[in-house]
Amino acid sequence: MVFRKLPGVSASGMSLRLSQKFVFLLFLSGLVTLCFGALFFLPDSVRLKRIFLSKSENQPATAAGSGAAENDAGERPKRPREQEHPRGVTSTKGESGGVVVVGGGTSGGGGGLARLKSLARKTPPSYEATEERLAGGKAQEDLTLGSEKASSLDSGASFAYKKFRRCLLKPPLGRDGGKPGDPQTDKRREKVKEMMKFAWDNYKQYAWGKNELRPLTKNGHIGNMFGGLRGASIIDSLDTLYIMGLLDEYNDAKEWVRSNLDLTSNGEASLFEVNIRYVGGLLSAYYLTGEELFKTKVLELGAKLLPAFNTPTGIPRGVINLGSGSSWSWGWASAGSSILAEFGTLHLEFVHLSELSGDPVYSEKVMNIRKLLNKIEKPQGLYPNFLSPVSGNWVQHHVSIGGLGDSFYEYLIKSYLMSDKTDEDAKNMYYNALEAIESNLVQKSPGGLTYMAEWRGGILDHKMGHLACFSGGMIGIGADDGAPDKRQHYLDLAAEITHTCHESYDRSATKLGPEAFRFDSGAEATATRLSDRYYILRPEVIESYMYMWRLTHDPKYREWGWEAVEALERHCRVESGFSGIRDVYTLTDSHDNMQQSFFLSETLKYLYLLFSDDDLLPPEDWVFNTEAHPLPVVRKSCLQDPSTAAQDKSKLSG
Ligand code: DMJ
Repeated sequence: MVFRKLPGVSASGMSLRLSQKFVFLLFLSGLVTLCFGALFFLPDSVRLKRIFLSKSENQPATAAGSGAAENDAGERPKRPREQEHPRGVTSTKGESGGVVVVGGGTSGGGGGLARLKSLARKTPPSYEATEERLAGGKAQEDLTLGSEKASSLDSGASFAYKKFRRCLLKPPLGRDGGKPGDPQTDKRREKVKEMMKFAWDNYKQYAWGKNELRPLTKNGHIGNMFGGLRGASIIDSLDTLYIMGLLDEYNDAKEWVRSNLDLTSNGEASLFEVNIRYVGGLLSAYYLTGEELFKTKVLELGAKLLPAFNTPTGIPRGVINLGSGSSWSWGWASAGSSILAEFGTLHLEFVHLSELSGDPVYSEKVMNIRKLLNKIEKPQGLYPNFLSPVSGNWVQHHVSIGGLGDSFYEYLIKSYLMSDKTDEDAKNMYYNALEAIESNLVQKSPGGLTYMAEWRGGILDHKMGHLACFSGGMIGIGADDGAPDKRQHYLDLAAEITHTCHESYDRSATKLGPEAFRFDSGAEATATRLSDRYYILRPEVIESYMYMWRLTHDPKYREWGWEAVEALERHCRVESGFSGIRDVYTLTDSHDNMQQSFFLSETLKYLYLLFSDDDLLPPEDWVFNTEAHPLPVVRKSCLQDPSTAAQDKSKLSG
C-alpha cells in the first residue's frame, strides 16, 4: 500500500503545517484537563486520587469536613449539610477545627451523637489555641472590638462576652498557662496535674454523673445537699480542668453539662452548697471559656434560688426545694434560724447573676442582707452565727471564724475586691469585723502559736477548726486595703495563722491536719477528741499557703504545699481515687471512702496555683469564690465604656 504524500506533511509524518500543529496541541491539552478534572469525581478511597491530589485539597476545610470519615461510605455528597447530624444537633467549627456539638439532642442523638462526640475528641482544641482564640492570645491587650482580632473570637462568644474580656487587665491564663520557670516547681505542678487527672478519671469511670466518687467501693455518691441536682464533681471540676489544660476531660465535662445537667429537679437542696458549687462553677466556666451554654444554665439555676429569699426579712432560709420554691431552716439550727456562713456567702455569685442577666433582682437580694447585717447591733462588734429570718435578730451568741461563720468574712473582703474596690460598705464591714475578731478571738498559745478561738457569749473555746485556716489567706489579701499603717501588721497576722495551721499538719503522724485542733489542757495545735481527728481532703490550709506564696514569695509556702502533696499521695491516694482518712494521728490508714468534690475544685486547684507563676488568674482580675471558682472583677466603668480599657491597662503597667 502506497501512502500518498499529503501536502505539508513530511515523509516521516512529523512535519505538520503550523495551523495543524496548533489544532493538535489544543486537542491534546483539552484531553489532559478533562482527565485531571475527572479525578475530583472519584471517591476519596481511590488511590489514584490520593496520589494526584494534595492532602489539603483532599480534605474539606469546613467543620462538616470533620465528617470526612463519612465520605468513605460515599454518603456525604448525596446529603445536604444540615442532614449530616442527628435531629436537633448541628455542628459548628469549634476550637482549632474540632467539631463542637451545639443545640439540643439530649437523647435523640443516639449513636450519631456518640460518633460526633468521638470525632470531636479526636481533635481536641489545643490549650494554647483555645486560650489564644478566646483571649486574643498574647496580643490580648491589642484586642479592640470590631478589629480583625475581635472577629476571630469564637463565633459562639457573645458581644457582651467579648466586651468583658476586653475589660480584663491581663490574659487570664498568663503568658504560658502559668508555667513556672524553674524545673523543680514545674515538675511539682505536673504532679498535681497528674493527681487531678487520676481523681477525674476514676470519678468518670465509677461515678460519672453522680455527685461524688466513693473510691473504695468504686461507685457514686449522691447525698442530700444538692436536692435532685447531679454531677457536683463535674461542675466543680470544669475550671480546674480548663486551667490545667486537661481539655479532653474539660470537653467531656462540658458535654455532660449540655446533655445531662437537669435543672428541673424537685429535691431539697442547701442554698449555700448549690450556690458555691453549681452557680460558682458554672459562672467561672462561662467567664473563662465564653461558652454560652454555661451562662444559659447558670441563669436558669439562679432563677430557681430566688424563692428562698421570700421571708419576712429577706434573709433566706438554708434549705430550698428547687422545684416548688418552698424553703425552710435546717432542723439542727436553733429556733428556725439561718446560718451566717450560708446567707452571708451569696454575694459574689449573685452580683454576677445580675451582671449576666441584666436583672438587678439578684444584687438587690444580697444587698438587702448586707443592709440588715450592717444595721443590726453586734455584740462586741462580732457577728454571731445564727440569725432569725423572721425577726432579723441574732438567735444566740456563738461566734466562729471556722464552720458556721467562715465564708461570711471572706465574702466581705472579696466583695470589695470584686467591685474594683468601689464597694465601701463591704470594705468597712470587713475591717470593723476584723478589728472585733482581733480584740476578742485572736489568741497566742503558751508555745507562741497564734490562733483564732471560738466565742460563746463572751466565753472563749480554745479550739480552731480546719475550716478557720482559710483566714490566713483572707487576712493576707486584705492587707493592702486597710489603714496604711496596718499593712505589715495584717501580713504578719496572716503569716502567723498560716504557720499555726501548718503546725497542725506537722504535728500529726500523717502530716495531714485534723478537722479541729485545740490549745487547752496542754494541747497545742493538736486534736484532743477522737471525733476531731479526721481529714476529708479539705483545702483551707493549702489555700492559705497559695495566697501567702503570692503575697510574700517566701519559698517555705511552696515547701509546705509539697509536704501536703506527699502526704496526700501516701495516705489518701487509693487504687481508684482519693479518699479522706479517719485519723491523721495513725499511720494505719482508715479511709472514709469519699472523694469530695471540693478536692477537685479547691485543694488541687490551689496546689496547682501554688506551683504556677503568679500570672495564672492574676488577682487584679479575679477573685475566688469560697469553692475556689474564679470570678472576674466587675469593672463597671469599662463595661459601660470599653474605650477606658486601654487607660486601665496602661495604669497597671505604669
Ligand atoms: C468547701 O465547700 C468550701 O470551701 C466551703 O466554704 C467550706 N467547706 C468546703 C471545704 O472544706
